[in-house]
Amino acid sequence: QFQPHCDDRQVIVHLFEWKWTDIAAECERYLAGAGYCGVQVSPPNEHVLVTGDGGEYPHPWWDRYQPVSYRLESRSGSEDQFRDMVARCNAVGVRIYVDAVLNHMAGLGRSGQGIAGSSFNSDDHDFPAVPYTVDDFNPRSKCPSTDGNVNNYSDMDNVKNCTLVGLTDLDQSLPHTQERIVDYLNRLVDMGVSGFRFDASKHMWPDDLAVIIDRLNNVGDSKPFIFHEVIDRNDGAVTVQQYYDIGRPTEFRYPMKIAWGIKDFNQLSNVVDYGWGMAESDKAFVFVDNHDTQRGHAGNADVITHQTPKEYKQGVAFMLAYPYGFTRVMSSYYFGDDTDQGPPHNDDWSTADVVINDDGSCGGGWVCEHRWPAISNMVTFRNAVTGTEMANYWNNGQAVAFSRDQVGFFAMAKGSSMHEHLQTGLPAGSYCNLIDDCATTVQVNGDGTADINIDNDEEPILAICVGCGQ
Ligand code: LM2
Ligand code: CA
Repeated sequence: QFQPHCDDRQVIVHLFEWKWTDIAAECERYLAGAGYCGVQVSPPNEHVLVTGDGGEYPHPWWDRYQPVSYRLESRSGSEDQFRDMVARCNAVGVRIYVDAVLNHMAGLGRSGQGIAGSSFNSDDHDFPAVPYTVDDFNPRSKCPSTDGNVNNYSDMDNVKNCTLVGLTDLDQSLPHTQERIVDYLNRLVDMGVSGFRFDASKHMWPDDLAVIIDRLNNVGDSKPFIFHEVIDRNDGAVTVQQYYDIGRPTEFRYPMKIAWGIKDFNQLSNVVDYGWGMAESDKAFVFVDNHDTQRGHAGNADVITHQTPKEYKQGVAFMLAYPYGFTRVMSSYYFGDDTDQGPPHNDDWSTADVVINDDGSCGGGWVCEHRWPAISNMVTFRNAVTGTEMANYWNNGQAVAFSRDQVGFFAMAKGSSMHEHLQTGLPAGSYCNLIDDCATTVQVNGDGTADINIDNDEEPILAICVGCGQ
């Protein structure tokens, strides 16, 4: 559960709501060459279809977080398309990590048919296509909250045994429930999936998850990679440390601190604060934003997103340069004022194709942050400096710089320019800046020092490394 199975590459991309056919193509035409380790894909199993008849937003993205069955048919495509994607991505060395929604099934009050046609009735706790019956769910007696919903984060039983925003809450301690979950996940592993994001792990007991993970088939000679959605902002009974034995917990304080640091560079000197309970580097799973935080669906948090491109590039570049955690890059679609809005779609609400423009950027409503040069070139940097320590850290509040042993050097200005004579830690020679595709170069002297010059309004970032880009 700790090994990503991608030959030591260091960065995953979340292709949020992409179709399987588009992901397969993206593995082949782009991700493999750019050095990405793998893709987090949206939940592949059957989900509800919120049509909007009940006054809700039609076909919201969060349909995908209300499972109806473990049949592999979803807004992203069919089982055949899923299998084809996994095979084609694996063939070029890019791994697939599935977003596994295991805490719950569909929300109370919902019934009818899922996207694959399976019938269900949430109020009866009946999901015959799995099958789950009322016996697979947490009984009301195990939930201490008065209305049955999760509403007291200082009470572990409340967080884990009650319904999260009214979603029917599975009991993962029961053998039959475990059996269904293990069967679903092992089917995916046997198709070539390399790991999982466990959705809402905060709302499940780590001991139950340990039993499930223990029964998963190996990928190669170890368990699938597992990262756990645990939102810990020092605000309740659940902490990231409670998940250390069963995978990597997400570290939600890091994106907050990166956002603060990009606003005020002085704060970049304190992005990792163990005194604040943050996860150890070899345990933390980190990111600058995710599909929830970028639209205000994970509590109030300071966050930077693609909507402010300069700051976002700075934040992601810093994360990819800095030696902390295992990193994920977000890849989004544009959305308007309504935070429920689903992905770009055709007239029949099927998801629209991702459009690739001649210059390598995306169109058709897709943002493709993972293709922005300032971000993708930092993937090259992070892979190159794997296993090195940070040294020569320098920060004057207007610019920041540091080296990674004798392998890499990173610098970034707050405004648009920086002119400093700094120790790079690198062997003497001429290096080209990965960020501007080698338009500027740096001459490192025999003593490791160099004149660091940045003049760039939109991307005031410099990254050089031994053997990178010539
Ligand atoms: C997660 N991580 O732990 C996901 O990252 C997050 O996106 C999920 O919430 C959440 N856990 C449950 O899987 C999203 C979304 C919610 C949405 C749920 C279920 O943020 O707004 O809730 O998915 O689709 C929706 C409605 C809500 C309603 C609920 C149940 O927004 O008003 O509650 O469905 O019908 C009555
Ligand atoms: Ca639960």
